[in-house]
Amino acid sequence: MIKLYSYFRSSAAFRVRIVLNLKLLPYETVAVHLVNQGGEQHAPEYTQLNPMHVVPSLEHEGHILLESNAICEYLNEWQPANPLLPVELIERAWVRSICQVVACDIHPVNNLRVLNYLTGTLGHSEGEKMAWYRHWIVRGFEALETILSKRAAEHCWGNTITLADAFVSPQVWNAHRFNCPMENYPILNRVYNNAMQLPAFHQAAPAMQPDAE
Ligand SMILES: N[C@@H](CCC(=O)N[C@@H](CS)C(=O)NCC(=O)O)C(=O)O
Repeated sequence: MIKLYSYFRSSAAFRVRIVLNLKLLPYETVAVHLVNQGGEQHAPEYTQLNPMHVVPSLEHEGHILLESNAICEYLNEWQPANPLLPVELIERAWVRSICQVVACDIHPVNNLRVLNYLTGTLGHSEGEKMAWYRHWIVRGFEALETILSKRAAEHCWGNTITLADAFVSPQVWNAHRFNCPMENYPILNRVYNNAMQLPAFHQAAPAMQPDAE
């Protein structure tokens, strides 16, 4: 049985949940609460598994895998049916570039620990924290909108679901959660709405998780 260490609101875990669902892989959720008791991601029993103090972590056949990008690629290669990357090399690189814009450029600057550092150690207000959050969403989403315009149709890559949708959708979900204005991103809105109608995405959403509050 696959075990996913997850938190319902984590967009990085949300990516992996989507891929597990798309691959029809049953898994057990191990809830790691990122807020209660100072954050269970910092508990020694968890940091032994994930020294980065973050979710997701995936346990499979006695191995612990870290990093949502690596985990999603692993699942895609391990279960090659319903491939989530295009066959052509150049197209594969394009899909991966979308994943990396989300995972390497947009998400890290707005992570929980970064926001907590702003309001805690650096003493910024909630308003300043939100200004920071929205600033980086605008910068990232403007870029994504332009990049997606080269290939997107119903989904990020034409009419086929790929890893790009598994990365973009949780980030858009997060932007909604933080009330970021979305009217300037018609392509992002379209691919998000289309993806979230699919059971694999819908079932992976925060509200559907066993640890949802
Ligand atoms: N690069 C990591 C990022 C994981 C990550 O930052 N997860 C967040 C939740 S979305 C987390 O656990 N944050 C805990 C914290 O900031 O204390 C991945 O893609 O797996």
